[in-house]
Amino acid sequence: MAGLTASEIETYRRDGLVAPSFRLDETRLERLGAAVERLVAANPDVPPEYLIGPHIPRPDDRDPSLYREFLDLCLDPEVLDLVESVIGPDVILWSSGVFCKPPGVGRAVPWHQDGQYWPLRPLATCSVWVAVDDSRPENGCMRYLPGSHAARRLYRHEHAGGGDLVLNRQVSPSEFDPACARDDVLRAGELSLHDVYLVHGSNPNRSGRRRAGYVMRYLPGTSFYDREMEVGQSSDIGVSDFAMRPIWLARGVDRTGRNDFRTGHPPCEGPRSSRASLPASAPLRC
Ligand SMILES: O=C(O)CCC(=O)C(=O)O
Repeated sequence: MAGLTASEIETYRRDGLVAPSFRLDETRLERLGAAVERLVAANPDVPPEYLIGPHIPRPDDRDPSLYREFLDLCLDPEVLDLVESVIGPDVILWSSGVFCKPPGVGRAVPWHQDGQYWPLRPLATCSVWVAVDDSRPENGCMRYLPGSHAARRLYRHEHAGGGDLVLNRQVSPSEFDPACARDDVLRAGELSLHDVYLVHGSNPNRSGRRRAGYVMRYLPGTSFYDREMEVGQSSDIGVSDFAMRPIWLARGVDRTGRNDFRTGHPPCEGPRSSRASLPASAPLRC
């Protein structure tokens, strides 16, 4: 297994985020870039700043083979090696999303912890954020508070008003000091891994250059994806497909014995199926 180096793992544990030396090769980067273009073109009615679950085929997809491009990257052995380095050998793919901020008008992502929104118990996830474009302060790169994951608790969130934010909840300003924030600067093809408790966000894109990223989310086999769980904020932010979403056992074993790898997949295919289908009503957005 390749994966992260010992010092990269240490950085992840200490800061809650690491940008390793690993980089997607040109072929994978070009495929991903083309897939993002197709995804945005196929969903003209959905704001491109957060297109959720492009790795999942939907019956009403305007570009029906497109999901494969994303799913292949989610299940790429080298990506899984990186994830295994921090969450162990049992890896469940449960979500992905494109955050594409167009030049000039790309909206900000408010300070948040991912775990606020998710039906996972115990709460755990490693997110792999791949830069599709160079991602810098000028075009709204991701920002994070190093070490904010360490207490392993969810900070108080409050409603974030206005239509110029990608999410409508944010960590209460009294909970943290943004002066400690660090920029997650990446060149196209580079990536970073972050912990579910990390406080992070990003500024609007006021530059003339697009900033697109693709994030893939993985649960350790010791955590349960609870389809029944009412996640406080889910309806608040419009996420309505948690119950029916297909998940994949990407590697290893489901240690909980309770994760459901069939819902959302066609009935005749097994848990490692590469095909899945959601009801036509499942949104590609939050
Ligand atoms: O792309 C961004 O600016 C934010 C990404 C994010 O919040 C995430 O990947 O969890």
